[in-house]
Amino acid sequence: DKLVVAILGATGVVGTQMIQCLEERDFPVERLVPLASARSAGKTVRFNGEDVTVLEATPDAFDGVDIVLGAAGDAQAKELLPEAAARGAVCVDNSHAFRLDADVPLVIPEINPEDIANHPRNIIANPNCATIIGLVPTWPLAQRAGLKRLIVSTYQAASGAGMPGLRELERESRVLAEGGEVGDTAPFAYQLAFNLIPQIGGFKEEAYTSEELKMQNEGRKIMHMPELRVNCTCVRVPVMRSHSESITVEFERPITPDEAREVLSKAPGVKVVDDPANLRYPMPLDTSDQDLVYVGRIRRDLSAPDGVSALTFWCCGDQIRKGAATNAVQIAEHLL
Ligand code: 2RA
Repeated sequence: DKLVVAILGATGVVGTQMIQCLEERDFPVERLVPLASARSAGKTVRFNGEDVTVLEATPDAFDGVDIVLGAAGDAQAKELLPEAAARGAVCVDNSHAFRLDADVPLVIPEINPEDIANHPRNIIANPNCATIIGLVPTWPLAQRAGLKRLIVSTYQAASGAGMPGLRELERESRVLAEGGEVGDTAPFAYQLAFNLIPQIGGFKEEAYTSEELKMQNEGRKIMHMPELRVNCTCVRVPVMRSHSESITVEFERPITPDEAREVLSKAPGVKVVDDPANLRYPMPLDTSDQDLVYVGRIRRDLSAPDGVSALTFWCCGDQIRKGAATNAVQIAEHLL
């Protein structure tokens, strides 16, 4: 039977994409409850051919709701999702608020779907976009050869900063093309167009950023590898909506690039695009607006001590879809 589904943050980039994913995947929605701040209440969103009015997100707005997809920030998630949970709704939350809580499962359906059922607080957390896009291809290789260590560099799209990020990159690019000055570069600390910013989130311990520590902390929880060693560098790049990652994986057992390609060609959520002779490799322009993580540039890590138990590869995935909205809807499909 059909469900009452609320979207918290319905007018943002991820919330809008969640509504589109529900429609595309024919999720059994009896009634959509789009929720947002008072500022956005009264607007309408399009769902299944109808205009649905956006309501202000208050605790009572969750009365009668079966599933909540959370696309709001940490503060609003902390304030409102426990209210929704107390009213009997199961929440799939894309914020960072609950991701590392021991009694909240953190799930990538291709990796740990079995964790979904155990949600004592009626909250299930959606991982960070860079974590999802990096681990979807890493996991099947880890199952084949065992996982010791990850060295990751990410090249993260402007969309990670939401609609303001998308708009700012477009604005800067246009202003600069016209020979103007970019002025205020919010939400970015510096001009992003024709630049790279090696900071996403705040600086934490050991001069790592919060974004870089997510790869380690979320990766350990999702793959149930508390000893996993991760070294991550997260960089904001002038790309609209796909994140890219260069990943070197140190395995417990030997694995060749051909074996890796064979494993990945059968892996869920992955598309292998790896044909250097024909200049075929993943690029953000190819992966935007679809749900697969493309993987290529698969090669031996020539710097590895034994030369056979480490590989490097390159992957790209749509940050708004698989990196956030689609992953959350896929989790919700496991609740049906
Ligand atoms: C970013 N991963 O890319 C963070 C939040 N989406 O900004």
